Amino acid sequence: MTDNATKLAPGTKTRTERPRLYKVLLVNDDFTPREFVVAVLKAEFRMSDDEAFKVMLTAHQQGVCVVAVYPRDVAETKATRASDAAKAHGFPLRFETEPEA
Ligand code: TYC
Repeated sequence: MTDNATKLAPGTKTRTERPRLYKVLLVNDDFTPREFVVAVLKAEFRMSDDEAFKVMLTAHQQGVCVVAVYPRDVAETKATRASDAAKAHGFPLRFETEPEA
């Protein structure tokens, strides 16, 4: 198979594209304690105390903060696990995912 032109439909891309990456976003709310947000960031995203505190504070002040960037399945799994941990403790804390620009 050396001649793509004889095998592929017109317009078929032959370049290998990198899979799109997804951002995990931390969303602010008025109820979840700061310490709990920091604990979830450390547990689920393996952040240091300092990193987790900075990310929490940015979301608190700006409304949202990018936590990390991953392939889609990893981003969705981590966002779901982190949101579920909050729900299990009765907090409305939410993590969302969105494709990178
Ligand atoms: N705003 C919350 C408070 O004042 C703390 C908080 C920070 C909650 C970041 C969510 O993503 C968040 N207790």
